[in-house]
This record gives sequence, structure tokens and C-alpha cells, in this order.
Amino acid sequence: MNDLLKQVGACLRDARRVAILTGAGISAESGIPTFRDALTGLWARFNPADLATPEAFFRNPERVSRWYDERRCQVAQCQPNPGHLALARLQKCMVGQGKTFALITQNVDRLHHAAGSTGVIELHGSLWVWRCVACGKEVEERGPAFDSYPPCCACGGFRRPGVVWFGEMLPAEALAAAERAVEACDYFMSIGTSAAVYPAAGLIAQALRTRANVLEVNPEETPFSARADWSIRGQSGQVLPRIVDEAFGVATAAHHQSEGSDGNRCTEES
Ligand code: BV8
Ligand code: ZN
Repeated sequence: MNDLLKQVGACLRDARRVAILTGAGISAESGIPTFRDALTGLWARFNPADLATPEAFFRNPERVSRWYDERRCQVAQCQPNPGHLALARLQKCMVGQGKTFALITQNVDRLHHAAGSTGVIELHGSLWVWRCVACGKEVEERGPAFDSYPPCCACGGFRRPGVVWFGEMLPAEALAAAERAVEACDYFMSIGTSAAVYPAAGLIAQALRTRANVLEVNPEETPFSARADWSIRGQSGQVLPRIVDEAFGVATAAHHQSEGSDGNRCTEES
């Protein structure tokens, strides 16, 4: 494993344009259940068609809004883990050296933001933003659980979570920005995703069609594992900090100066 991480890290050090796609797996070590995990996974306990579609919401807005608000309140108790922090540090190191970096996520938990990542491309929206289905007013909800479900807007309309449901189009600008970043990248990472939901998973196929180096980090095999340059069977919270340390030197809490100009060490803390 060490030699593999050295090789993966060395290539990352030489990369000039990195694009990364993350899924629920990167938040697993923060205590947020993934979707497909056999036992704890959301889809093991709930049928997505009953909860994550516009039809389900209009059929039973009380049940659907309560389910999303429970997820919002659960995420509120969670902290970013070393996987999120490593990607935030990687962004700082690369941007500090004039390189380009794009972080694309399917996650709606905003733990990347909490870790210090900026300009995160959210393909599937966010649990923190709630939108009125009548007037479209969007409000960021960081408070306690709603006292009634579905929550209502001042205009009287029902409010829904600002996530993308199955059968709904992704935000066009986010998807276009993601496709542009993947097309231009020379190093692509697929982190903690089962690559089963489209068009997000299509970004991995797109990266494999470019000349970019493709790294996958996932404890389990995915439909793209065989085609990746490296597919590391491990937990992102353990693997990513080591890869970024290999690429930019071990981050030391002692000092915060970036040395991008003379060599590749970058001791930016996330
Ligand atoms: C759309 C927000 C236009 C809500 C979500 C092409 C082919 C087939 C089907 C389609 C297609 N194009 C469109 C479709 C239909 C559909 C789709 O993809 N269906 C699938 C199920 C086949 N797509 C859509 O409906 C999209 N809209 O296409 O609009 C259109 C409309 C109609 C018809 C045609 C076109 C909208 C999709 C977005 C839905 N919203 N989330 C919410 O959160 O509730 S999707 C949601 O599920 C997530 O955001 C994510 O995308 C997906 C779950 O996947 P992952 O994140 O990968 O999580 P998962 O649990 O599956 O896997 C976790 C992985 O982590 C595992 O591999 C595990 O091993 C690993 N792991 C675990 N621990 C760790 C780890 N990895 C690293 N470290 C660890 N510690
Ligand atoms: Zn309204």
C-alpha cells in the first residue's frame, strides 16, 4: 500500500488540473449513513421512490419533509472527517501553486464546506436550503427541527428541501461546470461513490475517456474500478490524508506558510 500511495501522491504532485467527485462514502466516517450500505444505508431502510421523488413529496409532504429534516438535524451533529479535511488542504496547496482544482459532490450535507473547501460544485443540492414550492423563496435553515411538517412559507406554500430528487434535472450550471472541470483535468479522483446514479456517475466515464490519471478510493469495487489507473480499497478518511501528505509533505500544525514557489512542499493546514 505504501508504494502505491507514494506513486499516486507523486503523480498528484505533478498534476496541474485536478477534478474530484465525491459521494456518501466520504461522509461515512463522520457518522452519516450512506445510501446503499446493506444495513445502515438509507435505501436499506427506506424506498427512494417513497421519499426522494417529487411525486412522493406531493403524495405525502408531511412524511417526506419530516424525513429530510431528520437528516438535516442528524448532519448538524456531525463534523467533517480527515477525508474532507485532506481535500480542503489539497485545494489550498494546489491553488497556492497556481494550479486548478474542482471539487464536485453528490452529497447534500455541506461537510466539504465545513472542512474549508470553497467553490464546491453541488450536483444534488443541499439539505440546508429549503425552497417554497409556490413562490420559490429559498432560505438556509441552520436552526432546530421544524415545529410542523411540511414547513410553510409566508406565502402559504409548502417548503421542500433544496435537494435534487430522482426524476428532477440537476442544476444546469453545476452540471456544466462539473463537465468542464472533468474535461480539462489531468488528474481525476472518484471518492466514496457507488457510481450508480446519473448523470453524476457519467462524470467518471467522461474522465476515463480523457488522458487524465484516474484514482478511485472505495472500500468496495464499483462499476469503474477495473478501468481506473488506481483503485484503492480503503476508507477515504485514512487514505486521502496520506496521499496529500505524499504529494505536498506532511502537514505540520506548527507553521502555516506555503512554500509553493521553491519546491512542492506545501504545509497549508486545512
Ligand atoms: C435526472 C439527493 C433528468 C436527494 C440524490 C441513466 C441511466 C440510468 C438511470 C438514469 C440515467 N439518467 C437518469 C436516470 C435516472 C436517475 C438515476 O440515476 N437512477 C439510478 C438509481 C439508476 N437519475 C435521476 O433521476 C437524476 N435526474 O436524470 O433528471 C431525467 C429525469 C428523468 C428521466 C431521465 C432523465 C437525479 C439523480 C439525483 C437524485 N438525488 N440525492 C437525497 O439525498 O435524498 S441521489 C443520492 O443517491 C446521492 O446524492 C448519490 O448521488 C446517490 C447515492 O450514491 P453514493 O453517494 O455513491 O452513495 P452510496 O451509498 O450508493 O455508495 C456509497 C459508496 O461509498 C459505496 O460504494 C461504499 O462502498 C463507499 N464507502 C463506504 N464507506 C466509505 C466509502 N468510501 C470511502 N470511504 C469510506 N469510509
Ligand atoms: Zn412561498
